[in-house]
Formats: sequence, structure tokens, C-alpha cells
Amino acid sequence: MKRFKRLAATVIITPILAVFLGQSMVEARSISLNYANFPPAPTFPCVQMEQWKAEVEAKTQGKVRINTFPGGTLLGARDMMDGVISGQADIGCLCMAYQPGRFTVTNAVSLPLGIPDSRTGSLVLTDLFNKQNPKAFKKVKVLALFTTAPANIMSRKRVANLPDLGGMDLRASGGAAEILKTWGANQIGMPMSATPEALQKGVIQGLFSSLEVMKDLKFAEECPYVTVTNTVVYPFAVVMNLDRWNALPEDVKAVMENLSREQAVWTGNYMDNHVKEAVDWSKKTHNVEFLELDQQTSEAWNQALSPITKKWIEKASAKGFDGENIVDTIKMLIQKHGQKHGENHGKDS
Ligand code: DTR
Repeated sequence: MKRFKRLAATVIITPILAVFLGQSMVEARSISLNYANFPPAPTFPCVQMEQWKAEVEAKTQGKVRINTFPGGTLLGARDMMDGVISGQADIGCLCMAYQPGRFTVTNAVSLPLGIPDSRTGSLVLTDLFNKQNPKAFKKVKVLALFTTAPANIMSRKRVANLPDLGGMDLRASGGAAEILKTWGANQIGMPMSATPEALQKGVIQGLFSSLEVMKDLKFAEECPYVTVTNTVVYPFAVVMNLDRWNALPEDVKAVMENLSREQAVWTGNYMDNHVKEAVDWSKKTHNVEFLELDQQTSEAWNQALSPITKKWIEKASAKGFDGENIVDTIKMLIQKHGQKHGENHGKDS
């Protein structure tokens, strides 16, 4: 009799349990997020996106699926922030320089303050964000922050001194644009995604950006000259729609939050190594000439930039930001992460 009761209980409970478990497994696996990116798949923001996707999918044991959309197939460069806020994409990667007035605090990392590489820049930006908690990002969840390596001039014509730059149509955005203007170039603003066509059509004679694009976007074919200035980095953010974020289970949120700093370091290291590869590849494959400025010339170029930060502080303060404090914080963070870089290569700071 006892055995019969047990059997009956099993027959009744098992299907109920199976339905219940089955349902919760379906629910558990059903988180699917669309991630938009603006440049083509081989470029570093898309490499970072695929790395983040792989980490999240592995660490949530298949509970979350990330569908990636490179090349502006879901959202374009300048639509990224508003597209994520309105839910056209769940997640998006944006280059802050493309909307310079919008991200005042974080765009300050693109002042000429001497960030030496992408790893330092990415950690400086992450810490600055955490310290300042800028209002510009209140309508999204920020998942990761990173910067490019410093920018250099890639051009059709040789640029060896400041007068060579006079009136040359060069492409740059945000903080880097200010620098080109100060040096006397004719600065033209456009997202990186529009640059290959502009170069091919002769709308621009070169660009001012980090050097990995010489290989990733094949600019070495169009630009036989690089002038090494290592001047300024571009900041990026990966942002998520707030409703989609709030609806995530706590364990998934924890996985994504724990990845934030790790991703800054991963992306920085990837970018810094990839720039070296791209430089070697450009020399070997396309015989690109890399011009190093001598000390006197380099000092003259840097000297010309000195009013930029002072002007930025005035402008930011007029908008109600503590410009001086933001710049001081960035300088302190460069010291902190830049110094650690040598000692602690490849590890988090
Ligand atoms: N330097 C910024 C950002 C940037 C650098 N490399 C890439 C590759 C793909 C997209 C953007 C960027 C710029 O020049 O737009």
C-alpha cells in the first residue's frame, strides 16, 4: 500500500515538476539582448563587443544570449545613445567624441593631458566615471568604458612640421578635432564609419586617430605617411537600456558589473598590442613612412596646445561643471595608472 502511494505520488508530481522545471529553464534561457555597434566587424570596438559577449555567455552559463550587430546594421554612430535610451537596441557602443557637447565630463579625457596608451586611458576613464557619476549617462546603465590609443596623423602627403598641416583637410572628431584646428589643419568631422569612403573619394587627405585603423580599415593603402604625435585618446562607452537592465536577474547583473573593469584592461591591452602589429604591418606591407618629430619640433607642437585645457576648464565651468577638479582628477589618475602600467603589465590596477 505504501509502495502504491509512493508510486501514485511520483506519477502525479513528476509531470507537474517537469512542467515547472521546464518552464523555469525556458525562462532562464530566454534572455536575449541585441547589441549595436557602428564600425565594421574587424575594428577594435567590435572585437571588444565579441569578447564581452563571449564572457557574458560563458559566465551566465548560457542563460543570456547576446546578438551582435556590427557595421551600423542596427544603430548608426550618432544614433547610439538615443537608440539605446528608446530601446531600439538593448546595448550599444558609442564614441563620445561624435557628440562632444553631450558628454562633457568623460570627454575631458580627450584633452591633451598626456595619456600614454589605451590601457591607461581606459582605466582613467573608468575611474573618472565612477568618481564623477556624470548626469549625461543617467538614462542608461554603463557596462564598460575604454579609450583608443593616442592619435597620430595618417595622410596622403608628408607632414614634417606645423606649416605642412596648414589648410590640409584632415578628419577628426571631439577633443582631437580641437587639436587639429589649433595646429592649423582644416578639420573635418565625421564618424570613423564614414572615413574609408571619404578618403577614397578624396574628400579628406588623411585623418587623426589611433593607428590600428591603418590595418583594420586598410588606411595604409591610402595614407603612405604617418606623423607620430601620440597626442590624444578617444573615449568610448558601452551602454544598456535602463528598463532592460532593471529587468535582469541579480546574478546576471552581477556578472556584467564584475566585467566592467576587467573589460577596460582587456580592451586597453588588446588595443595597445594591436597598434604595434598595425604599425609593423603598414611598414612591411605598404612601405608606410613613420615620421618621428625631433624634440624641438615636438615641443613646438605641444606648446601650441597649452591653451586648450585652460579654455576647456572655463567653458565647462560656465556650464556648471567643476572643470578644474575634473582636469586635476584626470591628471592624478594618469599618474596612478600610467606608473602602474610598467610594473604591472597585463594585470588590473
Ligand atoms: N579615434 C576615433 C575612434 C576610433 C579609433 N579607432 C576606431 C575604429 C573604429 C571606430 C572608431 C574608432 C575616431 O577616429 O573616430
